[in-house]
Amino acid sequence: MSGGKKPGFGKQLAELHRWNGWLVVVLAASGLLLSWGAARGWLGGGRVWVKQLHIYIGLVSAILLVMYAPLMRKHLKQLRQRPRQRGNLGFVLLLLIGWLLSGIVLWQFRHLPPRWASNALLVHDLLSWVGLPYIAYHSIVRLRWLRKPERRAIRPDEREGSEADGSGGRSPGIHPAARPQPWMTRRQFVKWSVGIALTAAVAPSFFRWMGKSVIGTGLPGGMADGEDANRMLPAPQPLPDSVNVVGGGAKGSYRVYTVTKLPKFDSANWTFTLDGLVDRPGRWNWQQFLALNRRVQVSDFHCVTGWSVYNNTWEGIPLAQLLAQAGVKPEARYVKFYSGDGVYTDALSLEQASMDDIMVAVLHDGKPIHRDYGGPARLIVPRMYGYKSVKWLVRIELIDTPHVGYWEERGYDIDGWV
Ligand SMILES: Nc1nc2c(c(=O)[nH]1)N[C@H]1C(S)=C(S)[C@@H](COP(=O)(O)O)O[C@H]1N2
Ligand SMILES: [Mo]
Repeated sequence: MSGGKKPGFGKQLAELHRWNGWLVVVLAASGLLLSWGAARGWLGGGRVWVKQLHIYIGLVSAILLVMYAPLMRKHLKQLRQRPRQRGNLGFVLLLLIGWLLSGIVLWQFRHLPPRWASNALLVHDLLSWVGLPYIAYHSIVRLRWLRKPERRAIRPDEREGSEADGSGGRSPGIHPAARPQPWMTRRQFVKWSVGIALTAAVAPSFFRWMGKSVIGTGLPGGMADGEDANRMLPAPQPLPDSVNVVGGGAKGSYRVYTVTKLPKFDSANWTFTLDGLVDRPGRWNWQQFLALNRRVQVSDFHCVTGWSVYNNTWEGIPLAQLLAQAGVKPEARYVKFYSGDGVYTDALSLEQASMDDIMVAVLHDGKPIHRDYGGPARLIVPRMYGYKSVKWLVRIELIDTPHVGYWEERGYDIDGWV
């Protein structure tokens, strides 16, 4: 290059590549941590910080893309005769741009319709399932010792070549062609082994995820079933609207969330309590609880992390009915909800709690709510984000001071309006 002070083209590319590599490592680590359901409990409030970090680093990676844009044309030209490396470059660029755009939607979900967020989450996850193993493969097989210098995709300029890539000044193109070729070189062997090992490690969970999130989308079901760990007898008798699943069947699928070990309930000792600042506190066993009047309601369910499940047919006891029966004392200001997991709680103001679509649900699409999804009874607050919908609900208490719920204490908005 003509001798200005600017670093040469090859050096610029190498720098960008190095920075991008490190950002991807941090993004992958934080992203995996965020999506790992079991980490929700011990990560606690740290989750909100990890999420902020993930967003900021993601935005920094956008700067790298912008810096790369003016170099791209020349880079592509340099790779003219290397279709595979061009393919790699194109794929990685698509990944980065896809992650960035879907990430921006997820970051700004509050200003966008929920369907955007759930589609963005799907894209973000899909790209991660495909992209992370690909990038892992790419970084392993391009380790210096595996690579012939003349085959590197990013090469310092001819002039700087000898110092920069440590190839000892060996000019590209000179090949130890005289040596007989084994049927498979060490490099090929390592590449294939790495590729097969990564695929084998990721494929099973990937297909399980596909089945649930991609194929599951649009199919009725919502909650996957399988053996229910709860033993609640008798099963609640569904009302006609529940039997007929008036909502047409839930669309989308729930992700099982918990901050504790999944609890387990038995009708022999399960109880439901309504107490605090009420005239007539109550405690019901399972049979008594099933004798309370229920209603059927169709609503959508949105989680702040981006996924939604549409057209749920819930059957349960309206919260307003429970409160009216108990007689709320004038000094009561808030309603606090306790999960039978012993840890999770949330609260609503009395005014919020009077919304007529809030219920303590026992049936979903005509079937008892499965243990994993909060059965035998869970709260449903359709107009607020999912974290308000306390699973394994066992107690409602009326109080006169605000209560900060589990996720609110860890950074979520107290006011959870969708
Ligand atoms: N007891 C309890 N209730 C909970 C949670 C939880 O971790 N524990 N997670 C909340 C959040 S953030 C969401 S989005 C929904 C998820 O419900 P699901 O696990 O049935 O998908 O439950 C809410 N209620
Ligand atoms: Mo959530």
